[in-house]
Amino acid sequence: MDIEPEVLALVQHAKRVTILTGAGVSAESGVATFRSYKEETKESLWSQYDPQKMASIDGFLENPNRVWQWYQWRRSELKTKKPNEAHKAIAKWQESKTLSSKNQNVTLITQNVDGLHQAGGSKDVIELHGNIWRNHCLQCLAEYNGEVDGVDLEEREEVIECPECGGQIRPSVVWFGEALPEQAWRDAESASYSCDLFLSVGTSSQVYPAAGLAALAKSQGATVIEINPEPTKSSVVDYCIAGKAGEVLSILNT
Ligand code: BV8
Repeated sequence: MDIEPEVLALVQHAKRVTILTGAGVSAESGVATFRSYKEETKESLWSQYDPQKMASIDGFLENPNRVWQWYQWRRSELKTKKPNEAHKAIAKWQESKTLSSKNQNVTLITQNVDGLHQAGGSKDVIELHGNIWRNHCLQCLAEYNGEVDGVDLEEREEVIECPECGGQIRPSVVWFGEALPEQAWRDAESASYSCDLFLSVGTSSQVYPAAGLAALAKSQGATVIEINPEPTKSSVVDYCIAGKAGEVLSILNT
């Protein structure tokens, strides 16, 4: 795949790079996206499930077991998935360019909850929408990531009560209608305000406030580059590389 020399130069000469990723970065690992594009082999999640029922606080309160079981199913799907070239290229970029003579600073922000960036070698990941592998009590916020009352949470088919307060234990992901983790959002805003290159990779840019970060970066003079086989036609994008994340990032990172 050819990338315009002008875009390559922008990437290589940038001093502070902020990367925002979405579900498309995990697509080449075989993970279903939320709103698939035409060539995607896997059915997208929102074409099969109602996000308001499965990924909203109201949906959980209405039917906790239905939501818990959907996340248990997603975790079982994700367990067989490995990081792909996109995750590895980003991790290498964070590692090498931060230390290299180019002295580039690379910050990674993700909307994904699958943990594949970390599995691909990224040490610093700003997780805007939480992490599917963690759980906490809805009421007292106590964290539960292993056994509860001697039974591994992974085996649980139904929502269980928090031993601390009797509340409901839920996945530690951000649902629709919920605020994003404060520190993660502050770090993401700061990285968008201070970058000279903002790379939006594998996201349909439809979910806020994450989708607003590119405009934040643009407002302070950054160049915005999108990597997506299906350009989002977002008005803030300066350049779109219409390709798959794994392929494009491997080229950019050479
Ligand atoms: C909040 C849970 C306030 C985790 C998710 C009206 C207007 C604007 C905003 C709103 C509105 N009404 C309501 C809102 C707010 C709402 C929102 O944005 N709604 C949208 C739908 C309009 N946002 C919220 O509710 C947020 N909270 O605003 O709180 C608040 C403040 C204070 C106090 C209380 C409340 C919370 C948003 C988080 C919701 N959680 N998921 C989980 O289970 O995973 S959303 C879900 O969408 C995921 O988190 C996902 O990350 C996110 C974004 O999706 P994408 O990652 O972009 O994935 P998608 O499938 O859409 O796109 C994939 C792209 O990849 C495609 O473009 C495809 O072409 C491309 N692709 C495919 N293959 C590849 C590829 N790209 C590269 N390579 C490939 N190989």
